[in-house]
Amino acid sequence: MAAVKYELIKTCGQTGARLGRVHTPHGSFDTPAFMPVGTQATVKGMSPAELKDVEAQIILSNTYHLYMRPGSDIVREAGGLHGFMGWDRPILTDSGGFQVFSLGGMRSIKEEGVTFKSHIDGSSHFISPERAIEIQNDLGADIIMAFDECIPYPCDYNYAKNSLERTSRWAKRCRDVHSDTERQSLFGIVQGGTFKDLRVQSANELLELDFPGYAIGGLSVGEPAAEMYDMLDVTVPLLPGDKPRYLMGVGSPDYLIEGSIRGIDMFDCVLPTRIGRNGTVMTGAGRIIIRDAKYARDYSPMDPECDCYACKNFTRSYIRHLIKAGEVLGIRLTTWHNLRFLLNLMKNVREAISEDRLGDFRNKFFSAFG
Ligand code: PRF
Ligand code: ZN
Repeated sequence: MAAVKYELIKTCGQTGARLGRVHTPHGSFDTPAFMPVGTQATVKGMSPAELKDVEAQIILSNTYHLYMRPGSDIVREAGGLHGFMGWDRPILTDSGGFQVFSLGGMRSIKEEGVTFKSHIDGSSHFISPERAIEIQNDLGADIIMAFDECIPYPCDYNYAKNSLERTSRWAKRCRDVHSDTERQSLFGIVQGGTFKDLRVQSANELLELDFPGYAIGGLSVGEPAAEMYDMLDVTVPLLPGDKPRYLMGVGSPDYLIEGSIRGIDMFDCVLPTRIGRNGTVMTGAGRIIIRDAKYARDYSPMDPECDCYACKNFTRSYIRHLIKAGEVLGIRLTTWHNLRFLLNLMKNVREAISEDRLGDFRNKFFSAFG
């Protein structure tokens, strides 16, 4: 038996969305789920207690960054990521494939693996599928990811085809060296760029390897939204109905809703934390830039409809002041709110699925959010 189990609760009568629950060794999470990103074994600015306050049920961390610093042996000795960072709920680690490729520049891809230079000190490193699994075994997350290549957009057909075939071979090597499948579930990652036939080929090759869950990678890398939706429309129906489906690196409100409608169960993105740190706040009426002069005397909360700690206790005027003064509390409060906003959006999506009205919910959300 695999460590992760997907429980389908119901399918939306208006869309293809599914309401479910994923069970892991560190408890369950409700799907569709948004996973806050904790790259350096911390969701920037938020303690684990505060993450529970915004109702995060699972978080994501990164193999590449923790391998570089502090080193996966240190995390293992600390009791894995759960012990190291003091988070007792589910964790997923990304394999490092995406980070190695997105840092661009100095890297060389061979069948054996990828050689690249550290973003910290320029030293040379090598990650293979086997190393990516070994590191993730040390980190101890409940869900771990196969080592893949995320190609850029646009990308030529032949490169995309050769790359996805290598990603399939790497996925098999990952599966072959990952032994403790009770403690950690290894997900495969579908690639294939923006070519429908390549997405089908990639999904079919990975299905043969029988992973306990499947991710869709290589999207939201600069392609138009319509192309991403086309890729989901050809890929998701091929994936097994009794396993979770994860759309990697996607987390804007429109993509979360449209992805859910197309049958995606899991999402992650740095968006809420990253834009929070530069003073951008998501509200039911759209995004606001809290530094703007027009908020200097605005004594209303960031989002009047939000139930988060920041919105219940502080005004736009005050948070604007904190950010302009460079006070750390300012960006902690915008981060806190943005996370609550997206996690609450997902809660509303789940509620709409259970009541067969996700299509109506989408229309209403977009007429207000813009
Ligand atoms: N592969 C991996 N991680 C990812 C991606 C991918 O393609 C993406 C693409 N949006 C985000 N994170 N391993
Ligand atoms: Zn709020």
